[in-house]
Amino acid sequence: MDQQELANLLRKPPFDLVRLPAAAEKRMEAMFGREMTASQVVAQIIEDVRSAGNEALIRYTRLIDGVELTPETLEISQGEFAAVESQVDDQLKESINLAIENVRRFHREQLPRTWLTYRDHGAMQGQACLPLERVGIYVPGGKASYPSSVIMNAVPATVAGVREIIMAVPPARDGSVNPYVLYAARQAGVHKVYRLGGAQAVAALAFGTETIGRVDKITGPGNIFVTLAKKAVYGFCDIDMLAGPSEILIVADRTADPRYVAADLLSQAEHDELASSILATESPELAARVEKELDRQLALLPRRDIAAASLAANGMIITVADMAQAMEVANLAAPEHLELLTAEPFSLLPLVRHAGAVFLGPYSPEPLGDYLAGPNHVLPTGGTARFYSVLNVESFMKRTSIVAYTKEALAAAGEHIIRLADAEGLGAHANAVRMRREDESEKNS
Ligand code: HSO
Ligand code: ZN
Repeated sequence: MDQQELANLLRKPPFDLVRLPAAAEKRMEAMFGREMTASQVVAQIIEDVRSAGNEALIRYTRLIDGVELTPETLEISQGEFAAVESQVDDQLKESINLAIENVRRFHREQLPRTWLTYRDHGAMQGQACLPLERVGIYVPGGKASYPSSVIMNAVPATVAGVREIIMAVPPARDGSVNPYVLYAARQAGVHKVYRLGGAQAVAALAFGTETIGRVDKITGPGNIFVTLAKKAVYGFCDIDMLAGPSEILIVADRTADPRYVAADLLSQAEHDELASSILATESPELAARVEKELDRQLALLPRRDIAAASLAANGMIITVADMAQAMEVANLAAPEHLELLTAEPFSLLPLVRHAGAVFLGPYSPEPLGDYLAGPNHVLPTGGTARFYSVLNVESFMKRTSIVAYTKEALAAAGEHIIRLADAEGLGAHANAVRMRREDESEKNS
């Protein structure tokens, strides 16, 4: 296989952003009374929410989630938050709180510096780093409703200084929302939670309704409708990235423990049938033992059906000539998670060019990063680690330039500005500078 073929095989797009799964296609057809592509469905929902506000949100939540809401029950009430206290046991609370603390400590290190510096003639220039004002976090429903993802989205926003963090999460059939998600939301600093999912939630966050204020940025993973909706509202507000199914690529040598390799591959495979788990190793013996381990461990997993489907469709064991070649494979894949399970993992670190997050050595399994170490688990997928970063504090901030010149500094720069403005044919630009210079020479004469 040549490099290009391998790259194509390894780098899946974040989502098939065109084709709907057959079951979803049928439901959409029933809902809209005609055949529609996923993009058409999303465009229609966004349009409806923009023009009809809460009424459209209530209508789509009835149609899609089977839940009857009113403008009042869109938002999770204080009473519901209070009830959550008794639904989450004390030990889990402790673990959630520890995770929040670690994630906060890690992200504090990322706070960018506001700076101001002097140039010639007393001129000052610099950069202010300012938080976004309002941010919306999307949290998927059902089996993928993860309190850890609430933490990973909300905590960096609070560290950045975001004034209002609102969250959207689709309700279960009975209208409720996962209590762990609500507990994590409150502890991590989320201000308001709306019982909303899908493209309608994204539209509400991006454009606002009678009761929901529009946000400046939407972050958080979701299904194909959510991802398409984020893509569609990008520009009206910012988005974090177009997230796809989870991935892991493990680079291992003959010293790796096949049980660990298999366990870590499975930890991604169980996320989603579309998740991908790849092993690149120089050791055919390890490869063979990992295959055996996969079978053995898979049979014991609660989500073995998902994990097995994922391995069958997107699992791969690639045997390479040496570790340098294994790293080439890793860079071609640009995986969300890269594990280096080798005798000297630090010696491979300088060879990493594209990866969302790197885990070194046998005691840094990827779930450590999913939950507790501190780094963020919202990571670029589908090969987009070539150009996207992990979600971070600056994802919730923006930079503003600062300029403060003195009379002398402008005088020294003036001639050049006028020349450049003239070259661009922009007379008013030149005037703004010339006027100040002339004022000065009049005063001096
Ligand atoms: N590995 C997932 C995140 C996650 N894992 C949440 C468990 N809960 C994507 O990075
Ligand atoms: Zn995970």
